[in-house]
Amino acid sequence: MSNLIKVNNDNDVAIITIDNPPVNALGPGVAEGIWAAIDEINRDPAVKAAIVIGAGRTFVAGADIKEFGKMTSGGPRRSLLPLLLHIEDSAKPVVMAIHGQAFGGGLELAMAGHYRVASPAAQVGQPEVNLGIIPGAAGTQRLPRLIGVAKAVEMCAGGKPVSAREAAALGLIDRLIDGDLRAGAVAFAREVASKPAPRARERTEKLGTAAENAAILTSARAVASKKQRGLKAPLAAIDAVEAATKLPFEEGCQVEAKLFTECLFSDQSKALIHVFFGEREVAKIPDIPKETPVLPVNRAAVVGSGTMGGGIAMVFANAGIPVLLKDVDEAALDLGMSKIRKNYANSVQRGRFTQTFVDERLQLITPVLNYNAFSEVDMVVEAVFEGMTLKKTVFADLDRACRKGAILASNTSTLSIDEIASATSRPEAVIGTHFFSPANVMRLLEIVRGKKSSKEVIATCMQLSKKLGKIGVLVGNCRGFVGNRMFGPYRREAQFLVEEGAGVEAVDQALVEFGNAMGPLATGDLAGLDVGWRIRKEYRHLEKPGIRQPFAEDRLCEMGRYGQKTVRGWYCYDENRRPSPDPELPAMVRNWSAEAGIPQRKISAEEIVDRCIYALVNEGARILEEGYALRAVDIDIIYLNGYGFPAYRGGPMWHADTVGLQKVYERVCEFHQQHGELWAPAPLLKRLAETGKTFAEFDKEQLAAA
Ligand code: T1G
Repeated sequence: MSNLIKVNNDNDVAIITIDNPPVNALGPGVAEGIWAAIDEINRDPAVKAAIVIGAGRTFVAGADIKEFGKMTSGGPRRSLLPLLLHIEDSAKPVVMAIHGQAFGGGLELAMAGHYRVASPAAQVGQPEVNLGIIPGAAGTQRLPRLIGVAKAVEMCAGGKPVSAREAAALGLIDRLIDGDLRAGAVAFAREVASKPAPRARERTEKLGTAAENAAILTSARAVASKKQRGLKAPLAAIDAVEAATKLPFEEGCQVEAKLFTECLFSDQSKALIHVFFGEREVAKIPDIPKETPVLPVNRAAVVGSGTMGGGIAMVFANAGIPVLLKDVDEAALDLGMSKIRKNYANSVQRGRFTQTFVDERLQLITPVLNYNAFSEVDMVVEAVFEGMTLKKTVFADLDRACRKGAILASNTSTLSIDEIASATSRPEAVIGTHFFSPANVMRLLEIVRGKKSSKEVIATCMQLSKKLGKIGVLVGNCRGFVGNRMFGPYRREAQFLVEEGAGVEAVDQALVEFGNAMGPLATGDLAGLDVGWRIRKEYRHLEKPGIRQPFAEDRLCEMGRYGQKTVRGWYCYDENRRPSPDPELPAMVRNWSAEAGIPQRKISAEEIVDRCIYALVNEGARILEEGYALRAVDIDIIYLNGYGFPAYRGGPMWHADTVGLQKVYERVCEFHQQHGELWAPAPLLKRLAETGKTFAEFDKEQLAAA
């Protein structure tokens, strides 16, 4: 028997323990071990029933995702189906004892058991669609038989887990066990030992009628097409559950297996699996070992109660960390606090938080007008207006007010962390924590490493980001860091395309159809066109002479058109901030382009996408070779969680790999020919394209060299 599976008896009940850390994934040796264990308990006359339980922090988090890459590159296809039938056909009842998570293959394993018991804090789910696949071990066939079609479709197509309590209410869990799960499961197994062992695959009473299911499936498809726009797997999952309502179990499993394989070999799934491991990889910093000591962050403070400051204060409060919120006067503070209350009220209205939760959180936010209490905090995030002079003044104040060892962080989105740190006597304690608007919603946190930021401060912020419900990505201190530095060329090309004759709607529509949550021009209107305009004006002196600069957005700002906040920008906005095309704009742009001597022409959606996306990739390649991003995957995770890039494309760098760097490089060279210096190919892109390599391989080489 593989050493991943242990069997020992508690008198007449056998305990089969799965022990494959860290999450008991059903990797090589696990299925074989369980199979042998089932045979062993059925051979043992002393055994009347068995339980299956997971060692460590969870039951089973699913199939081993690491194995998928082998399957899609010619390796053997491993199926769990035979094992699950073997368990279900066991002569002695098998009780599945769930704690932590029973996800994907883990829930499918549990449903092959005759009974399921769980700790109340456990979760069960079929999250496969988040990996661009569908359940592949009869989950789409057994789940509707156990809980009905509607909920099964929701769980398989939506991918969201349900709590053990809800699962018990649905009839998926037979008993919730407080306290010692193992003992409770053994007692339960003893109770059912003499009863017939129910098999989920034989159940049909919850499969509903054709008419009922038709309505359920139609609405599920509508929801999936809207909420998971562009993703293929949710629709495939619905097709598989539909098969369960129409076909016998075995045939339904064949339909599921076919759909599963199609999804597994798709680019979308490869991209989403890249994202799954990428979100975990970005937490690993090569020169900061796991055991680097982290500093306590039990009390925080935020300077500036504007939109960003208020959102950041909510982030700390939502994580249960008391936070001071400072501003210069009562009026500013009252405005800041009223925005926070309004945001929380919206969250209650949308059912995201309960009123009790919100009341407790508001208790944790203390508005202040001075630095008196700052000596007690462990970390400060400065979120004042984006000007170097003001930020340096604030950091000099913090240097005086905060205790030794406190972390001094800036939420700057473009300014140099090293220069800000130079205003203090403790640059090792200074770091950038660049939140994205709205800070209490967006998952991304760019953590900006200054020349002197200490390893403890970096390790602390990386770990804290998880506690704050964020994905922390460490980046270097260059202008605009990683996200905004790449966003510049992306939005530059969007403006150039409008100036050359592409309509505003056409540019945005092309990128939305590519999968972006929002087009580049509408995004500008949302963030406020004046933000970029002020920064461009501050850096005008750095612009290279003779290099084309976009002018359309500056012209809009000169007219006071900053976007949503001024009702007009690239679009016109109604009182609910719904956009509509501005009939006057095309003529205005034509005039501006004529003045600038820029001819207008028809531009395809393909050119629009290539120029915007490859501008991202080319700048990303520069950032990588300059070392301001640790890995290409870090750039991908930044763009998925901060800029609405479609996850099913894996991020800009992974997307380029999928297209093929040779093809991307050739296209960039074309644009270099047509549009000059701004499109000079990044040396790394050139090198990888010419050597037939990918950014993913570049990451591996970097890791091996570290
Ligand atoms: N396979 C391989 N490795 C896995 C894994 C899995 N299923 N789940 C987690 N890991 C690794 C992860 O990479 C990390 O590694 C470590 O475990 C800790 O994870 C047949 C086909 C369970 C909620 O989609 O959602 O079953 O970085 O940091 O925050 O139909 O992991 O330390 O080297 O995430 O406590 C379906 C995926 C698979 C669940 C725990 N299952 N996992 O979260 O820890 S497809 C899933 C999770 C399938 C069947 C189909 C989470 C978690 P490292 P972690 P965590």
